[in-house]
Amino acid sequence: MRYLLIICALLFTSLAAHAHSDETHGLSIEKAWARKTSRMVSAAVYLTIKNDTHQLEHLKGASTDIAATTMVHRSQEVGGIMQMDHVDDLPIAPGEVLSFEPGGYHIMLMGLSQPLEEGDVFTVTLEFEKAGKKPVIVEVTGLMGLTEQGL
Ligand SMILES: [Cu+2]
Repeated sequence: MRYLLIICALLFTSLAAHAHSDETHGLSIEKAWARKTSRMVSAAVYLTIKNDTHQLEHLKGASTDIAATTMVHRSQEVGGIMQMDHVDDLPIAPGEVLSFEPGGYHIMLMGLSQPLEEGDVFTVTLEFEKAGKKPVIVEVTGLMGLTEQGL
């Protein structure tokens, strides 16, 4: 299996070199959403990243115009207490589908410039090591969120 991956990586590299193909090919971001906020404080963005390339990718950070600070966070329970850690380098393996969901990975927006209202859309730009900057449209849902609606 490891041997196969190495061959794939070599093949992809040589194809990219010959065709000058777009390095963002095969990396997609879907189902980006955030819950509406009742006050102007902070919000969490959830989404799904699919790495359909043959290369290991890394999410290095995120930014948006509507918040003072934007970070990739991971929620986890440590000793019965939920805590959030800043993740400054998140590897995404070739073929991996990585879901950011409540209770796990999220894009944390701190210092919102305005409350998020249901039905609003805004842009968050994800920064990847290989694919570079990828803007994503985020949809603001009700308090139930997108996951619970089964969408
Ligand atoms: Cu957070």
